[in-house]
Amino acid sequence: MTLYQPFWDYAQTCLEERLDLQPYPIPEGFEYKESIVGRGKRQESVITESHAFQSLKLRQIRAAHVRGGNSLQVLNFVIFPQLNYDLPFFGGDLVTLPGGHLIAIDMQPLFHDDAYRAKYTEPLLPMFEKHQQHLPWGGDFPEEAKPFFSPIFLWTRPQETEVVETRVFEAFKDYLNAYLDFVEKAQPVSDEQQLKAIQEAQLRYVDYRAEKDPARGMFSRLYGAEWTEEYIHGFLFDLERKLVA
Ligand code: DBV
Repeated sequence: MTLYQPFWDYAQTCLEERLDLQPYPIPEGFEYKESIVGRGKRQESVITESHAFQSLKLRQIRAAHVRGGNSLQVLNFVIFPQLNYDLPFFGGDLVTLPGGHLIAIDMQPLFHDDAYRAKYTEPLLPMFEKHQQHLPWGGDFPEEAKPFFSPIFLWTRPQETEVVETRVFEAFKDYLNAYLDFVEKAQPVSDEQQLKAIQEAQLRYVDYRAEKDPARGMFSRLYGAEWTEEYIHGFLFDLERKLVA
């Protein structure tokens, strides 16, 4: 079973149709990684595949897809805009573990002022409410993560896999298309002050996500600590390194 394959297939097709999509380099050793876990009859391979693109307005569009059988499936999909656009991040964390499904879909804001909310959040409140009806709030999540989410954060823990395949998939498609509508409309920023604020907000976000990556434990167990740190800083959340380079 690869629960999130249709999600990634849809995303890739949609990105190809709607953007001037170009490849984005994936460091060697991270395109494909496999590990065998368990013993005897319970042996299972866990494969992590990485995908990455870029476009004129989007610095990095990347996905990590983990496939490890019925009780381990993850699609973590994030879009990082170029630093001269005030666009939010697109963030999807679709996670299936032995304990169940955990779904986070959002357009994560750079700023929290009224003008930013009016531009990037308020137009999407009806879309959010439509989906949240069927995907109730998933409960507590780390307090310190709250500044990075928007009021249209979809956060839910469906009991049924069927809900993931239907309701969550619909929400995922809507959010991605709404995001790409914003991308189409986005105009480059040239004001020095604003450019500086964007870069600072992007770095805060990337630093936070790299430092608190909830997948660190899973990846370390599967592929070792060294591979994991390099994957996090060299691919999943690579902005800091790209700015130095
Ligand atoms: N999460 C990632 C990346 C992953 C990934 C890069 C490539 O950011 C997977 C893989 N997320 C992943 C896994 C788990 C979660 C959980 C494997 C389960 C961890 C576990 O239980 O062992 C949203 N993801 C979560 C949780 C949240 C998110 C809130 C629950 C974590 C917890 O309760 O501690 N998405 C996550 C998040 C941000 C985001 C914190 C912050 C900006 O965008």
